Amino acid sequence: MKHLLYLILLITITIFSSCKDDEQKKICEDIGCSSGRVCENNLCVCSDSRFVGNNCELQKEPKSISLKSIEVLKYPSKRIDGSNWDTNSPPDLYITIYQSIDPIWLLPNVIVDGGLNQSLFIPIDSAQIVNVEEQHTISLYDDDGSLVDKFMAGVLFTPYNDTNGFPEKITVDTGGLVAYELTLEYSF
Ligand SMILES: [Ca+2]
Repeated sequence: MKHLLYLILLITITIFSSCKDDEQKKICEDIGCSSGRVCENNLCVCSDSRFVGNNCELQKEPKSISLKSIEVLKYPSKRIDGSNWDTNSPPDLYITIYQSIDPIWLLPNVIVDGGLNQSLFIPIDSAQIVNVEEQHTISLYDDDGSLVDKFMAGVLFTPYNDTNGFPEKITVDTGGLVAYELTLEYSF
């Protein structure tokens, strides 16, 4: 009797799952998949794997974001007292990115005499941001060799926005003294 019950249960499960498979196959092949989805192995999946949800409307949070370049768009041309950063030349720029007070990336090379009349586009080899939804600060300094470097300006930014569609480039400009354009690469 016990064996008979197991047998009935097994048959029921088999019939049910086979119905489900047929139904899924029917949905994919005959009816098609809803917006943003494609039929793959008889399953409706989001055509862009970076999205999830019934209508592929939700962004999948990236595990990390790599910074591929930084371009300095503006910085304060003078110090707060009106004097030049360096006496006879533009400031020698370097950038540090902080999460809270922890530096997570430091520009390896100083841009000597980084004047605003020249391109301040900086390609980057490896700068990985892991806590993508945390607020970060990009700080700009004037390198002064053996003297204490001068802090020029900082700006806050959050690397990841879950509704903006994974832009390759973002502008970090809060209307303050300094602004950047960043090139981003998302890893999942
Ligand atoms: Ca300097």
